[in-house]
Amino acid sequence: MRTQVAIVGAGPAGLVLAHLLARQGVESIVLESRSREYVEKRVRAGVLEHGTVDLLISTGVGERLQREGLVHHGINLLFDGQAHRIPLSELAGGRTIMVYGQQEVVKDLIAARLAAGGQIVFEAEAIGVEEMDSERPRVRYRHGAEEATLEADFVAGCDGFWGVCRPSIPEGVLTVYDKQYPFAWLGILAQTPPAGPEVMYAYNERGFALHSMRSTEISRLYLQCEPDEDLSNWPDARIWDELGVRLASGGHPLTPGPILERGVTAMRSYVVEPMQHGRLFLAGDAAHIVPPTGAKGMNLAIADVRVLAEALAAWYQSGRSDLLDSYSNTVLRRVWRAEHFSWWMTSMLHRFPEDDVFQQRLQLSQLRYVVSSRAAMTSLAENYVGLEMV
Ligand code: RFL
Ligand code: PHB
Repeated sequence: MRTQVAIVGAGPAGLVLAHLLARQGVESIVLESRSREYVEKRVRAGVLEHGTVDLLISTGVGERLQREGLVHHGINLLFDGQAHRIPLSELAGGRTIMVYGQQEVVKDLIAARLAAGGQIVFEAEAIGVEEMDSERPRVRYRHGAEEATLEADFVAGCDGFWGVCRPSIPEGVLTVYDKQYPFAWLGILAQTPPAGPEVMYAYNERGFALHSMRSTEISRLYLQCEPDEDLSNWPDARIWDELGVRLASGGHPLTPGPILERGVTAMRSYVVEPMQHGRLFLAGDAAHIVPPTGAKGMNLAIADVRVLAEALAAWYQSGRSDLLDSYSNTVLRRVWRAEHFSWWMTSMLHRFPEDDVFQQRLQLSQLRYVVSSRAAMTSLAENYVGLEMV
């Protein structure tokens, strides 16, 4: 097979890239190791930045999102026994966030690509990228019992943190920045109406907790836990009790309901530089990971491919390569801003096993400052809804 841009991975990065390229008349084929059903059901992120929402709507894939997404104007920080509201839109020039599940974004993008005649090959697992230094890079992949090759002008590595594109880059090219946290999140999706109308982040002596939602009927909740937490130690009643204690200062009692999905997510900050080698371009989680506390991962993945799509389109339309050459430097500015914000939110809100009372006093002081100073609150708000210029 041959195409202009070979895209590895049908997550938010790969699918948005294929969609934006098609709008510019650039052809692509997406290879995805999992089935369509699997990627459409994978529960992950839920908060879309203002710019992400605008992009999806303005490029014609925001119809259901506008109908079903929940527009939020604020978030709440819970500590000192009470909820402190951050009025995001008031502080960030009217910009809002939208709560809409990542798998819903993925479903909408897959439907739009297929309806437009786009090619997404499911259950096609890339096993390596070759000849990326040449003008004919190619992806080797396995589809059923067959091994095949997809040749292209460019390869976009949108295959997430555990994909094969980043490891295909020769040793010594990439510099890795990696930080692991001494805790994880136990996340659940539950069939119960959200306890409050807005997202709540709780700082608690028993550990961090987060209350989010997917609809008026479905809640999404997280608890700070051990990095190697064994889910079998967490029967439903224990999960609800612990969430109830940690989120109590929100002032909205939780109503336990059936747990539809549960999992443990490691917390990590990770960046590789540069995000390109030859004709292989990395985007999204394939190049960087943020801890989910800032709700930035999916938004960053989409911000990367927005820049990449423009650069590729410019190359096809006028032979310009300057935008491709500057891709990595351009997107890394936003990546590092999100890395800092996510690390900062994580550090402020979690219990660190090594922390002494002094550190905890510092965390509380920071939280009190954030909710009492308009300048500090504005800084949180503009980062949370997404900065336009970085
Ligand atoms: P994805 O979504 O991981 O997609 C990569 C795709 O590549 C496929 N793949 C391969 N395909 C072919 N060949 C191979 N060899 C392949 N290897 C892998 C995979 O099957 C997959 O379909 O990466 P992408 O597109 O870069 O998107 C990144 C986001 O998924 C991620 O950053 C977010 O989910 C992070 N995240 C959040 N981000 C937000 O913006 N807002 C949030 O509120 C938010 N909350 C979260 C999160 C992530 C979480 N978890 C589970 C890690 C909450 C959680 C709990
Ligand atoms: C979610 O709704 O899943 C969610 C919300 C906020 C975060 C992370 C995840 O920071």
